[in-house]
Amino acid sequence: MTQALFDLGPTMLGPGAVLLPGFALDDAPALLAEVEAITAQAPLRQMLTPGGQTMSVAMSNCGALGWVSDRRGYRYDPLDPDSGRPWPAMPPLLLRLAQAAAREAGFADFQPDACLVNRYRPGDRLSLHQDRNERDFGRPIVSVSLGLPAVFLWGGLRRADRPRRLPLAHGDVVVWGGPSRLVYHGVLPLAEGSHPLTGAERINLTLRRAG
Ligand code: MD3
Ligand code: FE
Repeated sequence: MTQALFDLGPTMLGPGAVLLPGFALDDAPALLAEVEAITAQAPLRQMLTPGGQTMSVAMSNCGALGWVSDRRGYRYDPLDPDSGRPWPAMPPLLLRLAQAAAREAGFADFQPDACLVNRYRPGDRLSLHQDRNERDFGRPIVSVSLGLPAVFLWGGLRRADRPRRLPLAHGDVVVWGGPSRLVYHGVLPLAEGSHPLTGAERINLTLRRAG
């Protein structure tokens, strides 16, 4: 099943949005080992929204900048607010993978400085939002899905636009650029399950040029 999807190769989802099924499959065990090392230094934590709600998804970061949320708002910060230390460095393997994926999608010189690590457990969800904290929306976002599958919601440029549902499986990579960069998107509550490499978890890595 997964192999059949992989055989499809790059799939255009929309303007500037390219799905690369299974692009990270071979690197997945090494990527998950890197996530272990990152979260040993900068533990996963459930951040507070500016409105004071605890997010269900647990997050950490690697790279020069990390995405953080608290009562003061959303922003990128060079320091982990929980420790006061810089975020762990971006693993070279992750950087190379993201650059290769961006190149496949037509973005030749992607230089990410931030990688958000999202951990989902069954029931965890991400409500519909836009990613607007980065300096330049002309640059793409590369996302890597690992572990349990999820249903990604992919809407339009207005919150009210009815989202499409896109299943994302272990090893899938998506490049979001061009006109798709500012679409509303989210993730449905994660279904129960077990994956050989992650158990009852989904890990999503999003790489961005934030600064
Ligand atoms: C489309 N993460 O971290 S990845 C996020 O699965 C986020 O954890 C989701 O949305 C996750 O902000 C979705 C796919 C994704 C990421 C960023 C996008 C799709 C996007 C930005 C613009 C458009
Ligand atoms: Fe997002």
